Amino acid sequence: MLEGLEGLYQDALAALQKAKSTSEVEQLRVRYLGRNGELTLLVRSLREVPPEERPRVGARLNAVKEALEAEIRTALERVRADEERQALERDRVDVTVPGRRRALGALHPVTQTIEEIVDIFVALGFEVATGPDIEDDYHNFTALNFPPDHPARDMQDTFFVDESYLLRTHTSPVQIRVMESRKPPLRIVVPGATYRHDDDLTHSPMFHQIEGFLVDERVSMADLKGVLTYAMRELFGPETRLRFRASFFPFTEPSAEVDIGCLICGGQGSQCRVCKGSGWLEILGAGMIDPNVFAAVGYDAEKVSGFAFGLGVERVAMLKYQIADIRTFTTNDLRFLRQFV
Ligand code: 2NM
Repeated sequence: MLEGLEGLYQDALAALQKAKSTSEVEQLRVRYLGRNGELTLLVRSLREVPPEERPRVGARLNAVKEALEAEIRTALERVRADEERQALERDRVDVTVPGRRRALGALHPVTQTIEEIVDIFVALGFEVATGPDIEDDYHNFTALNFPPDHPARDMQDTFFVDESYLLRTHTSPVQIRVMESRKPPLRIVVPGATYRHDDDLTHSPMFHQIEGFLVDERVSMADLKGVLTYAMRELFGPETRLRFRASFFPFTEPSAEVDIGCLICGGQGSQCRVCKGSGWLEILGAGMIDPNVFAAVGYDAEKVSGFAFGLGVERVAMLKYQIADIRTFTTNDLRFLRQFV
């Protein structure tokens, strides 16, 4: 029995040395120390050993059992360390590799220009209002005092959706809608897309406007000049000069076109190709809101007065950034757009 025990011990030691994984070590533990393990069976057969030899054989059995348990613990530690090293090697991460750069979007130059202009008026206490791109004839023309035979109502100039609806030709119908639903005092700016049957270097069938109006008691042309002069100096610089020229719009009386000193030649004129030698650039339309417009929205023109203005966003951006062709805003050439990130 003792020889068998020593042989078993040596075999077990050799097998444990060779074990390469926790599962192999576990299999060896079952083989020797499990419920029907080889050593377990030897311990069980101790009763068949003659009583006088039992203490010595029993002591040796115990010693081998404890030695094997210790060897199994050692082997387990060794293969666990091996397995962990292999896992670390397999899952190795180079934390010095540079991260993947996220491709960030950026606001379109037209959007940036809208935000810049709107912010100037918001700082003066104006609210922002928006409305539908598809309008009815009443809000786009009639309420704005366009006579029934005005050329802007022509199929040639306006995109009609059907007999009753059209693509708004300016953002003024939003101002009508605001006045219909609210009472003065009002300070409102309306940014948005507008549509006209036009297509060349400086005209696009879809373009953006910002229009604004202020209605209160005793509003005068002086208020209009003060607000627009301040706004244009915020937009184009504090030295910007303004020129107000008499003009005509159906919805304002009196009306003015507002020029700024040419940004390119500084008002020198002569050879300048941008202002065509005049030294001035037309930038705004404006005027005192016509009493007929107030009548259409139910305001008493004897009690309130107001001014209104409008400008083309693409035109402002083209002048500010010296862009020659309005179509570059909608071609989506990244080489163009990336200049405005
Ligand atoms: C312009 C020029 C002058 C204008 C007038 C109105 C309203 F609805 F209040 F009557 N909104 N916008 C206006 C006046 C717009 O754009 C060139």
